[in-house]
Amino acid sequence: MGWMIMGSIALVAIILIQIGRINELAARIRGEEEAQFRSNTFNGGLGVVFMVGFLTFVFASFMYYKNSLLGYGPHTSASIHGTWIDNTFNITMTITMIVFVITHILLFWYAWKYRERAGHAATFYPHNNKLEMIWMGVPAIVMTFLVIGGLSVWNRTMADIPDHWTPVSGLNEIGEEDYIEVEGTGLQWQWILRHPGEDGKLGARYYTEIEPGINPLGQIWTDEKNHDDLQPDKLVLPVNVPVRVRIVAMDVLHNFYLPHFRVKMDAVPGMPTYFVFTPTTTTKEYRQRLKDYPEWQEIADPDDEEKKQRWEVFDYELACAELCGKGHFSMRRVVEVVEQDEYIAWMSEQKSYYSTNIEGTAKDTYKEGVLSDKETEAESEENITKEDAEITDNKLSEAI
Ligand SMILES: [Cu+2]
Repeated sequence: MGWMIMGSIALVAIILIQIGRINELAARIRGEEEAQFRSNTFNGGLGVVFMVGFLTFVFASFMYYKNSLLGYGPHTSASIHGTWIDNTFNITMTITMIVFVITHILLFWYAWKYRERAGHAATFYPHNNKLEMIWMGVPAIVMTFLVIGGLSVWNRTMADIPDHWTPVSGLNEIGEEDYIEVEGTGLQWQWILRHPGEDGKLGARYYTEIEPGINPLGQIWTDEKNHDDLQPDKLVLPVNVPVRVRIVAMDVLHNFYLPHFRVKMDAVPGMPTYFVFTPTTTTKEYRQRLKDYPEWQEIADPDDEEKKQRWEVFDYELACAELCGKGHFSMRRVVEVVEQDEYIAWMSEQKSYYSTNIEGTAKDTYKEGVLSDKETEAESEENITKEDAEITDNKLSEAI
């Protein structure tokens, strides 16, 4: 196939060169001027053919791929801020598309219309102040609106959770100003997800505590907030609850990418980042949405006895969007958005990393006796220590 395309391109090139040679020969026989006119007509005509062909190709490819595009058809956003981003994209796309079609047609049509031919010299039109004012002014005004609109969306999208909001587990009734904080740590080549457990709070980490296979995140076991933290193999979230994701990396650059929620943020070693988003569509609802499209009704896996269709096995995914090495492709994780009761049921089946891997082993640095000394100390100067501890906690957890 590749060779055939290459061969066709080479053939077309040879034909064009030969036509050029014939024109040269004809010029010698019939005179320069007439040959020039013929050449102008031929090139102008080719331009018009290209214009029609290219516009057809652009629209045909759009129609062909439209249901695969984010922000269109089945793939409208599954989060609140994602809808703002989709709208911004669609407005920009519509305006630039109109300009593209008009300028594309004019470019080639004028080259044809004003070509030099018998009794008609090519029009020389070097300057027009009014025209220049219009073609500078109109785009400037449109761009201003697009940029201001885009900035406003950007600022709202990137805003952090307000300070007075409460991190919760999502197991009880969720208030207006509650959110769930989870964590994604990128390393070659996987995402280690961390969920805060019943206290709704992620415990502190420090890089010197990291032991691959034993304490992969470097959690500090003397911090009780760590004791109920989960490391689930998929990200499960209740619908319509704001989520704050702490994003960290342990080796090279990764990127925390949830395409269906329009979440994308670099995971940078040594520089914690975050992203706040609110999922609005459960996995089940999204599957129902896909069900209506023929390409999603195909059999997902021919070897599967149940012959499930593609929409039935669809899952949201967390991907790495930063080429981070040879195992980059394997960083996929499933994301599941569920109703709160399903979320509670899922949580009840989970066991914390501490209770299954650390508690009671030689690696367990949490010793009642040792800690109670510290606690006695802490109680005597409670206020200062508490504040200090909180600051240290924040610093520690942000330090990786
Ligand atoms: Cu990666």
